[in-house]
Amino acid sequence: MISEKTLFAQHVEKGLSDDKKFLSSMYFYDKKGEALFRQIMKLDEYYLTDCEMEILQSQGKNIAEIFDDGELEIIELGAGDGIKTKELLRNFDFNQITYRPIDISQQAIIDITDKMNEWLPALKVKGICGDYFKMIKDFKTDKRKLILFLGSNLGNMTDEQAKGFIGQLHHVMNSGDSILLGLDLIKSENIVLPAYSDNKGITAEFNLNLLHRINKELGGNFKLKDFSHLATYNEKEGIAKSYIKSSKNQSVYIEEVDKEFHFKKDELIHTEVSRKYDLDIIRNIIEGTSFQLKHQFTDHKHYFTDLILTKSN
Ligand code: AVJ
Repeated sequence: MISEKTLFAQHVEKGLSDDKKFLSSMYFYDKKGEALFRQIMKLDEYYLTDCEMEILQSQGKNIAEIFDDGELEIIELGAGDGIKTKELLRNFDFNQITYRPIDISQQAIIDITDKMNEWLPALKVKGICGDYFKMIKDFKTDKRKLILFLGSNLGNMTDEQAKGFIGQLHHVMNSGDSILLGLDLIKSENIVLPAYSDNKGITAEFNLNLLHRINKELGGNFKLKDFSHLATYNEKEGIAKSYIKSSKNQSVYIEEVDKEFHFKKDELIHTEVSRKYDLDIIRNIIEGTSFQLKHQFTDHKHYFTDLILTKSN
């Protein structure tokens, strides 16, 4: 087994050796990154969380009614802080459902279980620690499933990756099972861009935390003050991208990789895509599966959507 540290080092070496440097947003989420993301969700500029919260608060009852004919396993991919999920779950019949949050972080599972027990004492909660697909397979039962993938988390994937991911989900689901998929919708730059370049600089800190992690975990010597955060958004294609920009010509040595990397002034490291969606893009992603778009819920500003995709056969 290759250790997590080695995988991280290999990824960093590959990404920083490329002509067009890149690092994966997957590595944002250490303890500090998770705390920063929780702060991002509370920012005025970061409309995504509030919009999805509105949908689940105002239409959670309608969503629950769609599934009210018998037992249901509600599996959530990525446990999160549970606040939005609670708004949805409180509408279900607790005699019929089991809530199964899945997360790679053991602590995230413990936290969400404690919170749900406190908020909704009658709800059965069975958290699972580990990789999404392995876990779904492991409890592949005949029980009816609803898989929650909220917060536009799919948006960190390219459309190709999203197709692969949705295809894999399709593979471990039975006909009649559904996904509740939360997606950010394509809208104008003056709304999207501030969400990824907030005034307080929290998103900048979140992005630059990647360099901090490389320093801490791989023995790098990035000087964070010599790099800055850059967010872009192309309204036509509906993709926001985040970069780290080198403020000057400089070199950085990373012990664990035993290599020096050179950065030109204004050179970019691509760190994240945040895809925004419309129905054509979604249809393209589910093409080749038997998922059918059965229901669509949106907030009153039409910024965000929660879709129900149901597997037919
Ligand atoms: C958690 C992937 C939905 O892309 O909007 C927030 C992460 N990045 N600010 C997003 C994020 C910068 C977020 N997702």
